Amino acid sequence: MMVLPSGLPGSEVTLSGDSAAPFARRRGDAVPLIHTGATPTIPAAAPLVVPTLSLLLVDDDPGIVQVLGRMLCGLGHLRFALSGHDALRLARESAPDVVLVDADMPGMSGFEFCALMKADPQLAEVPVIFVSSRGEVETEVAAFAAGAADFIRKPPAAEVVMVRVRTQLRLKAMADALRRAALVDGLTGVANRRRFDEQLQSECERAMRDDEPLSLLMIDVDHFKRYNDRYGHPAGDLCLQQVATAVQGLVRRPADHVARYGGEEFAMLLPQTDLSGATHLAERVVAAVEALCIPHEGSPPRRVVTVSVGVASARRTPDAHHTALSAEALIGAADQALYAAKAAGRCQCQTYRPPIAASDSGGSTG
Ligand code: GH3
Ligand code: MG
Ligand code: MG
Repeated sequence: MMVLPSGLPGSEVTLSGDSAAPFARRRGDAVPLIHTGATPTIPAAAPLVVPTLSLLLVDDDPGIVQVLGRMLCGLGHLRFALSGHDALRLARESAPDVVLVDADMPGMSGFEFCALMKADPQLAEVPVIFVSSRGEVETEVAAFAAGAADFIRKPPAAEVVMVRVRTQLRLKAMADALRRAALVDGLTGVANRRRFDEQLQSECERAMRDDEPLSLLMIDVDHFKRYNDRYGHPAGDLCLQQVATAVQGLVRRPADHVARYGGEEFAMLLPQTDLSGATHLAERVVAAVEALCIPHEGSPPRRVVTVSVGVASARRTPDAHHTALSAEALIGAADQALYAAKAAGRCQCQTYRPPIAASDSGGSTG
């Protein structure tokens, strides 16, 4: 590791990794450039919280990368690459918040790099700013056609680079916040139906590819209409929030998803989980909600808020425990099990078991 003075008061730029030493000579290397010193004061038009921001600087001329690095080192974590290929690799390892890229580089040009970023669903929203010595209008137009967010002329002026980068970071932060909000249920804070549908689809595809089981719990609050009628809708809303928090608190694995499926129904999607594991969790859901002890006089015999849960599992090759692996089949099976739980007296879980031989009997619960 070697440490270079950055030229900014109270800060330094650390080059880490084996290729730090020949930094000025070897092209095509990707070397993390990490700001480790005290954060310099940045003239700010508006407050910008920066500690976790990640910037990727790409130019086949190491001198330009260093100049840009010095200008931007106070904004967050800097990484740099001397080729489009290495930049793409770094971006795929961990998506940056903004990229500055040279238009003309040997191998992969800035235009190709930008087009590949835009074609990758994980990276498409990352703003790419071109930095180029080419002054023709056609180059600028081509950059925007490739998906560029902005275009800066070389030699880059520090003030211009800073305001342009800050603008893109601010726009990205707003867009990220909107994207997140669009996927969260406003009342309970868990994933909303739209997010659940996306997750269900992608988890079905993954379970099919990896030949893993995928389980689903459908969770429905018992006699919730009566709860609203008796205690009022604001109390009903509060109750749904408490139930959602209790259900969310039971998942331990990052891959498990809790969502508000609609109204007073929640769904829990459990990848790589078989029917017995899912049933175990369903029993804990039933117990956890009852343990909240939310009074509900209209729900005999317990007189507290309870839930019923339908459990189903799917697998590429259906068997006695797993239904066919499709979103529709899994939801249909969990729904069927939920109705069985309601019919059997509520405050319990029931599992869906497909018929052993393919038949039109529609499965059974128990
Ligand atoms: P069951 O035990 O069979 O599930 O009976 P239930 O009363 O829970 O079922 P039903 O489908 O008849 O009623 C669901 C109720 O959930 C009706 C609806 O007003 C209420 N509900 C749905 N969304 C919300 C919400 O966001 N807030 C409140 N307070 N109530 C809601
Ligand atoms: Mg319902
Ligand atoms: Mg209900």
